[in-house]
Amino acid sequence: MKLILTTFIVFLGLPVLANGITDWQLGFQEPASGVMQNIFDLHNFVLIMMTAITIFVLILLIYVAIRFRKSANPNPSKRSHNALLETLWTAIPVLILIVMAVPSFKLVYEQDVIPDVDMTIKVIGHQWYWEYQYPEHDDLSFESYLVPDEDLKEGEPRLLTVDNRLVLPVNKNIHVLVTAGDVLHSFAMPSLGVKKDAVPGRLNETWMRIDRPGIYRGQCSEICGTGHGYMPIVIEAVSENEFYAWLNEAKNEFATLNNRTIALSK
Ligand SMILES: [Cu+2]
Repeated sequence: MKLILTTFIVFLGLPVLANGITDWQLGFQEPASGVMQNIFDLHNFVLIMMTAITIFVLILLIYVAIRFRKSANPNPSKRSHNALLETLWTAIPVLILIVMAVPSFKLVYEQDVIPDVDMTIKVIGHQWYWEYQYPEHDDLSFESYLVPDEDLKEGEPRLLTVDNRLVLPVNKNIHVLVTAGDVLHSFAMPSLGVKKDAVPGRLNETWMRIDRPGIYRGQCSEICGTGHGYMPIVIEAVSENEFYAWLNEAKNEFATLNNRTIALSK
């Protein structure tokens, strides 16, 4: 019993949550959305259950191996059935599975059903960069590329820094449309509990609600070619006012950029 308690305490103490990413990180990043918080809680719940079950089975095995070894028990019992025991070892695991399945299905539903949304963005995966569109904001659209090692500034993490971040407001239900321009990619953001395949010719959808301002980092999570590891996703979550201020700036900035590209290509 003492062993079980100690193990529980060690496991509960383990997830030292980091806001964002840290060197030698174990466990999850600190959840920044309600969905991710629920994923995190379910994970911990299942982890405790499976730890308890594993320890229980281990103790039984050790007991059986010692108590019924050949030298201590030379004439084994010929008994082969025990109705009560067999009912219990069928019924108890079923109950355990039900206890785990109920919160799990609730969570799948929460992730899958898109609530009333405040805004929509469209994410397009390309070999090997992301394109972001804001269809409700003058069709603002821009591309987001990895910043190579030699151009990184102090404190910017390697392979997880981009030139143009996906800027989004906090505390808004954001509808995310995900697709790809060439091959399969996957839009994944661990601290927001979002992962959606980007499939060419198909429009997938998901949603997120970011709880607090910050920089959140993710990566393409569907192997998509040699540049798969070089197309990170960086979300910058800001207040609503900051978001609109950024929108105004971005519209000018990317409009000039797009016009220049068009002019150059003529
Ligand atoms: Cu990709």
